[in-house]
Amino acid sequence: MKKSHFPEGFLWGGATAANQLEGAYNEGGKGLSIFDMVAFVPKEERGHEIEMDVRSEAELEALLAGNGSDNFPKRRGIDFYHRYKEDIALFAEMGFKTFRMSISWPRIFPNGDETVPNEEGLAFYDRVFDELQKHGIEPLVTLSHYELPLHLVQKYNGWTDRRLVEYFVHYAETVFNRYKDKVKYWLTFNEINVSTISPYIGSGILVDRVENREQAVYQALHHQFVASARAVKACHEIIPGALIGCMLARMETYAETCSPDDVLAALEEDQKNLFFTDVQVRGYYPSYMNRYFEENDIKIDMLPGDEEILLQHPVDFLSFSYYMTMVSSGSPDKMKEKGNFFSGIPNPYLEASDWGWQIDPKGLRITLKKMYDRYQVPLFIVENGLGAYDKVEEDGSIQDDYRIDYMSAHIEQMGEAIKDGVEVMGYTSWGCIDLISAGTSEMSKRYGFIYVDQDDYGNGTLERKKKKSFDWYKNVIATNGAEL
Ligand code: BGP
Repeated sequence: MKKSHFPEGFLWGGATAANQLEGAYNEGGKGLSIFDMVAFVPKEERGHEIEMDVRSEAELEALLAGNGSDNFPKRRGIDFYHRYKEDIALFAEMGFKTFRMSISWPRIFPNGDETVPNEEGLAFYDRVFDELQKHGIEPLVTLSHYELPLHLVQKYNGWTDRRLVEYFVHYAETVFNRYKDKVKYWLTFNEINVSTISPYIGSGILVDRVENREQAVYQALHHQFVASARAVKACHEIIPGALIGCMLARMETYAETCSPDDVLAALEEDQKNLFFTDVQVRGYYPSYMNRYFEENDIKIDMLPGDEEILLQHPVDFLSFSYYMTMVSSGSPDKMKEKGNFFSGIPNPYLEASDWGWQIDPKGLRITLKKMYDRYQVPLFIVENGLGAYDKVEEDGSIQDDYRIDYMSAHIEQMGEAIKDGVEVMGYTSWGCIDLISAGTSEMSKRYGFIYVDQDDYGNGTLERKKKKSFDWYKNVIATNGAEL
């Protein structure tokens, strides 16, 4: 066998989120979450790639009244709520060392602002953690993965209201206390930077209720930063030895040319992305962002003590999702082009997935090296993978060689960064079992090693089938990344 250059104890595994996986949206005392309100829109009718925002009060009221679509795929997920034992057994068969999942906040506090938790919700995650423990799989748990209780949007307009800090900290302390003997690895907010693109999903904001969108988003984010630092503090106090990280949708930005204008534009675009980790890892607002706030009339309301709490409780590690890179230009007109994903210029050197996400394994290596240089804390790739249409052949097999190619190229580049001394704790591929897409609510955008028989409208047996990539990943884990 080839020698592995991945560290001993490297946390190989897969990643999921409650809202895209569990289903059972109104069982076990669970309250509604923001993602339960996102209806399915077929591709032909979609205005743009991301269809996950609810923007106005009127839109939300209509959805609650049941007007419009009755197809809410995230409400059914893939029924993990009832099938978790079967699914975890399959993860164990692949040799997972870790399983990334989230706790659905409204399963524990249906409205989000109660003091007494919902015991049925707590008991469900006890069963899941016990099942993982039985198979020797470490849970990696996200506290908030687009699952804000809907009531907190209706009553408080989400994170724009400072009171959410206390509700979140109470929720975090409740789960830390309950699961302190079962969970060692935690994450605060999934892709905390998503708020600037999607204020509803990232921060629970209905934009028609605020005067200035940008002001509201950055104020909400400040509350999230404080809540996150308080959660770090609570985690360390309640669970000695536990590690807690932040989570960023990492999008490395390249300059279109070597013109200094393009290089500067790319650097500044990248800073907008790294701002979030600057605050959570370094513990203070970077000066380039303070300048941006000043020049754009954005005023962050801070309470005495906020800056101290940020500084005193930075995260233990930095985790991120990695799907693509971006290209920036110094010319504002060029930046209006519809490029990769939602903005920027398409990169002529890269191919794209069926959803237009440009595939860039070397970008992962670049970003790992750059972030490690910047922060010098352990990194964890908690999402990476290829969303694709899979075909079940007549003999029942699923030949997803494209997924194997994608992942082996990314893992190889991660290995190169590790050889350079970058500290990487682990790799959990996104959607290790097919689940509902966050951005489009499609079931047909599949990422898994395990196929789930269900279509975009909820038809199907929900039967689980191993794809070709299942055995491939099993061998990657067995050889600790030596064989890709
Ligand atoms: C990230 C989210 C995940 C996930 C993934 C893939 O942004 O954290 O929840 O879904 O992207 O995105 P999509 O499902 O839109 O393909």
